Amino acid sequence: MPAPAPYLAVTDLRSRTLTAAELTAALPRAGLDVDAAAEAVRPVVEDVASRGAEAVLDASERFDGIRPAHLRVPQEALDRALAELDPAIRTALEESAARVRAVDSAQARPDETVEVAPGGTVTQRWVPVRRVGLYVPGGRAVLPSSVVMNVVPAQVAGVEQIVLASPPQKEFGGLPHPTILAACALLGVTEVLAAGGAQAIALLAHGADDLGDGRALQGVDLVTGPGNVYVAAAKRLVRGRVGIDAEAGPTEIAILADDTADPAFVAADLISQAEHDPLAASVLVTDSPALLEGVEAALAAQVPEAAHHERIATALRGEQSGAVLVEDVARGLEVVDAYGAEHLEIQTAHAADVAARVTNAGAVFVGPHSPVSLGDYAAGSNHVLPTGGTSRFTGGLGVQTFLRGIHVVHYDRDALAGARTAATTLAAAEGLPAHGTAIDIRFER
Ligand code: HSO
Ligand code: ZN
Repeated sequence: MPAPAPYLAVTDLRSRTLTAAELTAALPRAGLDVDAAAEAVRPVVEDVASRGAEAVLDASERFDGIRPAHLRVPQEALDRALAELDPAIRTALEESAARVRAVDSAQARPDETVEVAPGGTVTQRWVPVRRVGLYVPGGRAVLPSSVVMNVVPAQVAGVEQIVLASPPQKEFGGLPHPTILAACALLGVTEVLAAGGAQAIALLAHGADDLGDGRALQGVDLVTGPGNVYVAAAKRLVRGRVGIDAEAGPTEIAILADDTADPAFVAADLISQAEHDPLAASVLVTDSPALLEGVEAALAAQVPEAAHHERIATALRGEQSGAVLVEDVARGLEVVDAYGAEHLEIQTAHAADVAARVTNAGAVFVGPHSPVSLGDYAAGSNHVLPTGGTSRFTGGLGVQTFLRGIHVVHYDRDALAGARTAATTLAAAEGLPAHGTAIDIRFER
């Protein structure tokens, strides 16, 4: 039998000197055309902004194949879903939430007052966003773990009002998936909407005068959560009216590994994220041709056995996935920093030291026993993370996503006197003398 075709296209960077821009261009990555998707969803978003609930229902009928009887999920449906939840899944969700809560509780930020000069203080207050909309997708896979990852940091931050939206499912009579509802009930989220896609994002952002039950839905201040390209596009369109977290694209895993890594572990982890989506990215960066060979052999053994083998093979063979050969781990670090993966695993000798040198990644998983799928469910870390290289400028979802820093300035007369010259000099230099006058007037009588 001929050897199976390799899964990972190889980019050999050994003995190539590249500029930073050339390096980024040489790495496998698919373009995600959010702008094109934004043009496609603009009519839906505008329709929801002007016609409210009726527009959401029409869009649900078109895109989800169902017109839900209730856009606002009734409390009985939430209670029933929790009562009927498999006890093992309930325990697992509780464990997952407890771990995320433990990590997030340490991120809660106390107010900080600095005395800049005697009698002159600036306090940084951290104030939670009042009302947030969390989106939980319901497409190819139903992900109740994403309820945990969105809700827990918002709760720890002290958000007063949490609204969660998830697509209506035909087979559940137009309600979101029962496990999603159960996860909401478990975490105490009571305002749940049976709405998906761009129409859900628009509904969260704009609210509605009457949700079809005679009650209005108030728009939120911030929308977070993952979703497909149409969800990302709708978030781009409502940004400014409301805040958004990062625009999530298909999931990504990069693994930096040397010859100490176990090829079967590396292969399993590449497969695990490829399982999400034919567009998912799985990238291996290694200085060891022998490891690469071992990983290909392990993929050949593991992929055909996987439940979603077609989707996985498509993702691994896609232009967004591949293997990158480098001369050593130091060069590998430059490569993974240039890539800025959503998830980065370090499976090398001295993995913790190597991981400490990473600067661009959504989350870093260190050593042979920290697979990404642990982080997806039960590490205590968050799994809503920046994709598409956006880890260069943003982190994943966390308590800080739901907080705003407000500076409170409190100077007395003497403290103002001490700052007077600096302020009035700059006011004059900027040609804004009234700014200076507003200070001087306090000393002129
Ligand atoms: N890996 C996904 C999250 C997830 N995986 C949810 C399984 N369930 C994006 O980080
Ligand atoms: Zn995952």
